[in-house]
Amino acid sequence: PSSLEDFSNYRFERVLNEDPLTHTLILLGSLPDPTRRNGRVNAIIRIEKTALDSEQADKFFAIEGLIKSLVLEESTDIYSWFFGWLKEERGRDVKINVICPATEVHIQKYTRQEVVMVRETPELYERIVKPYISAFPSERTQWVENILLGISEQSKILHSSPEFVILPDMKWDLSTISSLYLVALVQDRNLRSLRDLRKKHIGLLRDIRREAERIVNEKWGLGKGGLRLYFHYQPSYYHLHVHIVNANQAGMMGMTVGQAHLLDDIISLLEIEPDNGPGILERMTLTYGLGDQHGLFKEMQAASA
Ligand code: M7G
Repeated sequence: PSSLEDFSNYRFERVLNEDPLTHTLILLGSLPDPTRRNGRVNAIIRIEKTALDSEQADKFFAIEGLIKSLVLEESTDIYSWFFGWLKEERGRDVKINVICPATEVHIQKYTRQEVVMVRETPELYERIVKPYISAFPSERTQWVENILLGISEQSKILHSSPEFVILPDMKWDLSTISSLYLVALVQDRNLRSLRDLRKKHIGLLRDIRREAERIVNEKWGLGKGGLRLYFHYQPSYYHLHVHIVNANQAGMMGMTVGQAHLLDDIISLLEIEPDNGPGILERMTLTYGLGDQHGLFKEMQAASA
């Protein structure tokens, strides 16, 4: 969909997940299928209330300020609390992400899940995870190819070289610096996850770190130490990428211990890797939480050490 009219044919089905902390609701519904008469396709819609902008902090209670109206809910001793409604000038109220047509894998990913910790030994990686990654249809990472091949999101690209591209992550609202979120996509299609990283990739990883820091400094004034850079394991997309997030952004789902691995820690591990020896990341047991809807869940839970 590209306008509000396109949503007029949206049919709500059920809530997949909700998170009062991040002010997010994820819905499953359907939209008309453009390729089949009277056909419909699944659509996942994620609605998130945007963060309040500290740049506008002085304007909330100014005359003609950002608050349209207020009602007093309660007042006692030195404490009062209100409900209020913001004016349109405040900026954009909600950010909406749509995945359509959504596959079963997408629906599983966005559905609230019970998590168990699993220990992925090198042996389980070879036997279960590697074939799982190889079996992923290439359409899953078509969005990455579209960016790397210059087909989509081109006006947003912040850095492009034969090794990697940096651009805003689709999770970011593109304006709130405290929730700044970029992503670096490597060009090398052989790198599917951090398990594939070896000593020879140190240069690439350092370059990503340096470019990310330069960009956020030049464009948004973020200084030294202003970024948290990490990989996910397991990621959703097996095309190696680095999450580039404002260091002050806390408590996001994707920052969970076990799932997020600091780029700096990975560089450090590779630095101590023996020159021609087996890869450390290939030999490590990686422990992480896996949701019960994840494609690896059943096999990994049964086999996990
Ligand atoms: P991940 O660790 O594979 O999965 O990261 P996650 O979504 O579970 O974190 C992929 C990252 O790429 C996420 O931060 C997504 O928000 C981001 N992303 C996904 N897609 C489909 C797009 C896209 O089309 N454009 C951009 N700019 N970012 C995307």
